[in-house]
Amino acid sequence: MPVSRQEFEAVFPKLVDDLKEHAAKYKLPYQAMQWFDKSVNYNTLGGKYNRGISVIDSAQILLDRKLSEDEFFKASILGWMIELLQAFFLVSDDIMDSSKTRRGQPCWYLAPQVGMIAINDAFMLESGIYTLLKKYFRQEKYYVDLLELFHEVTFQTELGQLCDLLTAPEDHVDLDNFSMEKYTFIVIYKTAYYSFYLPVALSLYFTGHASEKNLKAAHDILIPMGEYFQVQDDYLDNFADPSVLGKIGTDIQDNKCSWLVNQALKKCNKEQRQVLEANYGRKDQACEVRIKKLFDDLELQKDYQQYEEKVVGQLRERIANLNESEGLKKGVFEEFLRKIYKRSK
Ligand code: GPP
Ligand code: MG
Ligand code: MG
Ligand code: MG
Repeated sequence: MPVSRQEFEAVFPKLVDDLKEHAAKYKLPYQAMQWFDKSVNYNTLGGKYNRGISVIDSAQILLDRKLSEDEFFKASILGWMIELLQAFFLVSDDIMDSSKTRRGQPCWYLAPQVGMIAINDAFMLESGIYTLLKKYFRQEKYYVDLLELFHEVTFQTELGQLCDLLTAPEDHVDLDNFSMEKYTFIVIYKTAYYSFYLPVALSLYFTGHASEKNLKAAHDILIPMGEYFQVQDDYLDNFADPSVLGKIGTDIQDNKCSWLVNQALKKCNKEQRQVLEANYGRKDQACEVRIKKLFDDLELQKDYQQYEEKVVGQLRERIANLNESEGLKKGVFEEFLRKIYKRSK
């Protein structure tokens, strides 16, 4: 049985106490402690927890049994460490993308009194990962592996974010700058590693199944799965209801090399190309409306549905062909795919 959001959430208050206890060793003043508490709760809670919960679900599948209470707690900590990494990324990403809302509330940097203190809060969310890793996993033989894994995946995500930002300059629009090759690089690095590879890799270390062969086999399924997940994110940025999605899309105004604009460039005629040239990437609501109309006219929803069926078919085939001889299980990937297939938020 997959773990519920509530079961996972119940572990979090203890971890917030651990983080505060660590800060208290340095006699952090009361006001700052209250601030840290508020930032950690505001930025880490309220999401879907797909990444965090997948560590526990995967462990259960890999061990082929229900976890003991202690195992559940330890796997949950690993899950919350990914959610802290995600919180660190999202607080930062929302500043860089000039976003307005996240998980149905104002982005942290827009919350009252916060502003650019959010940058330091993001760093502190990242530090929280290593506080918990040391407190709970220092004695494990795979401690250094986890340490290196978190550092490497963070770096990979930053590479993707750099390319995402460089292909989306604020001051000039050049549609020739976009391509599906660039797109693929951006989404694999900015999303797939930390959102898909990391949860399963952590679970493989935790359950004692992290052979080179298993890590590679997991990688080769999870990176394409993460690519599909970011195509969904780009699709939903324009086509989802913000009240369901919990965030207001920014990709058109931000001049992003998104999946939708790449599809539009493939399909458009001369006049439509001119509409794109004149309106994409402008910080102007009327321009955004014209682009949204163009995406409707080009019937990109249909292309998306076709893409989704095709890529999910390919993923299912890869999963079916997985070699389970070293203890990796098809169920790990089937469960992850089930969580995201046809998602609306
Ligand atoms: C998703 O991009 C990617 C990230 C949130 C990674 C950010 C990486 C950093 C190093 C800060 P997105 O902007 O499409 O996400 P969303 O739609 O949720 O804003
Ligand atoms: Mg963003
Ligand atoms: Mg972004
Ligand atoms: Mg997005």
